Amino acid sequence: MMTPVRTQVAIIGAGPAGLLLAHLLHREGIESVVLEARGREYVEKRVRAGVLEQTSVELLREAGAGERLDREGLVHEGISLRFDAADHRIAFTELTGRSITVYGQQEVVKDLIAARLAAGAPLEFEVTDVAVHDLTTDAPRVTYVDAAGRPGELVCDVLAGCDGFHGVTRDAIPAGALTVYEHAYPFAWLGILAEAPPSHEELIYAYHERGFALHSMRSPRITRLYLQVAPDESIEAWPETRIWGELHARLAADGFSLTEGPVLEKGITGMRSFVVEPMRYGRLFLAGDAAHIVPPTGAKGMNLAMADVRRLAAAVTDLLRHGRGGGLDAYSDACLRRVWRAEHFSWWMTSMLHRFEGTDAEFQRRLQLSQLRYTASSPAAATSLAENYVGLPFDAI
Ligand code: FAS
Ligand code: PHB
Repeated sequence: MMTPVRTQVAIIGAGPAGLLLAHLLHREGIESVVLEARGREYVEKRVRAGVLEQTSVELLREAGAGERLDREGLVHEGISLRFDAADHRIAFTELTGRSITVYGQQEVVKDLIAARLAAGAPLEFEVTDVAVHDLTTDAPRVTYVDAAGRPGELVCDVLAGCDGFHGVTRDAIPAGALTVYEHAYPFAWLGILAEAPPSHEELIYAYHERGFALHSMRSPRITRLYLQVAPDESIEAWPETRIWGELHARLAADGFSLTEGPVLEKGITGMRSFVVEPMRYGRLFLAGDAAHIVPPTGAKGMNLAMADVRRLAAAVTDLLRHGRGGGLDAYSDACLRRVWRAEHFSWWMTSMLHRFEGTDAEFQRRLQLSQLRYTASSPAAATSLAENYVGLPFDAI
């Protein structure tokens, strides 16, 4: 057994939450070690979210990790809701003075890994058998096996569970200590990445009788597209011709033509809303998907993870630098206010835009169309969508 390594913060997971937390702490002179189960190439290639709230862009910029984002990110001042075979634009910047930036999650991960390695700070990939211990003491521990097969141990002041929905940290918390809130949706998203120029300058959320579709992008050369499919759908049942056929049908509108291209990546993602309370157990603090999942319709997943660690970094710095534990004591409740706002917004967008089956499907459809027409025609309703989508300022919630 290697001798235990003492550090201030042990961080499990090198997704947006873990890497940004490590980066923010490093800037405050707080030491940390990041343990990641997958290899560097895998985490840098993993296609997930693509939309950054203005709050997240400002946070990355302030943290000195926004240089490439500012150079390559696509700033969008609105989105289109497509229904009744026409576009209804929600003008974010006119309604709120704020915007979003389209920049792939893997680009954010790449930038933060590069900053971490440039700082020479510890980031271990391909670790296995991660287990956490002594969570209710002032010196929690992590045991693991490193990429070379050597057993390792960390002793720290604070443990950050940034290991996503399928990680180990949340499961290390005794069942009785957590309350779980969960809602499953009767559909999934089939997503593709295509080598084709985007067919529209902004995102299009399409409500269609054949099911939901989303036109998004990653760059002037790469389009990202999604289709609502059955929850147990298999990707084998979707050859490219069928995918493009369905996208053309659901995104159809006057004067619009969808540009096809080679499919670089395709996958199916389940849809659920999930929250655990509290987001803390002793000296273990959960952040990001380890504590909460939103359906991607509101583009909130990555942004919530960043909001959590912004708050956690400040609270940890307060404890370790000034001996003040108030921020950590308030961490869970403070994060959960923003989490539940995002949960509601994501559930609302999902309920308004997806096709539901069942006996009252036609009743649902008329409610959805009424909600869409109201949201597109009422400045008050459009502003509500806009301010939730661009991200509520951190001090507002
Ligand atoms: P992450 O899951 O990103 O990172 C957790 C990290 O912990 C991973 O790198 C994992 O390998 C590591 N880990 C897990 N167990 C470990 C262990 N035992 N030891 C060490 N490391 C461990 N959001 C959108 O807005 N739009 C999308 O299109 C979208 N698509 C998504 C598709 C998928 C398949 C998933 C799962 C999520 C998607 N999301 C999307 C949401 C996504 O953006 C998440 O909210 C975001 O990745 C959350 O970041 P983290 O909390 O850092 O978790
Ligand atoms: C994406 O570009 O991947 C994306 C955009 C908006 C969403 C979900 C995903 O709501």
